[in-house]
Amino acid sequence: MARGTFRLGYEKLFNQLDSNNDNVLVEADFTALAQRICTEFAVAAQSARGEEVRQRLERIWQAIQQHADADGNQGVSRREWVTAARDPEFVLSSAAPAAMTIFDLADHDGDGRLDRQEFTLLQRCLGSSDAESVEAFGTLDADGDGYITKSEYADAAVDYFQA
Ligand SMILES: [Ca+2]
Ligand SMILES: [Ca+2]
Ligand SMILES: [Ca+2]
Repeated sequence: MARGTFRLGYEKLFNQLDSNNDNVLVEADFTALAQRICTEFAVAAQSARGEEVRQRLERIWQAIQQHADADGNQGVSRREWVTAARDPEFVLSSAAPAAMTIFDLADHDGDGRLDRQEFTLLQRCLGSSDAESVEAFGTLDADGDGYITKSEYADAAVDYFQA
């Protein structure tokens, strides 16, 4: 993947995570994402699964903040985000594990792969239209069997962050 594509993809991810579009990622954005995941996947917020979703998103935020919040103001600005993306340590210790956690959360039936419905629900949580989801699914499902496996997803995530 070309550097320009990477940068666009990475900035798009920032936009997806920045739920109130104020150009700073804060803990509340990740709390909001946990709530959207529970809503889309019909998980009761008060259930054990709902609590797990909330805790895992909180850990993702902590890992991102620890590596990307260069000025320590409890928020990750777009500039801090793009700077962090150039650091392989950030990618390995924060971004890639976060991507895999999100895969696990979206794998609602726990069969180790994302079917079209699981992927579409996840993309809705991230603010993508269903049409965008169909296109992205086709790209991620490298062997075209109708499922995004963990390895297909991981390969794409590595391309995404390390191109
Ligand atoms: Ca900051
Ligand atoms: Ca699944
Ligand atoms: Ca596949």
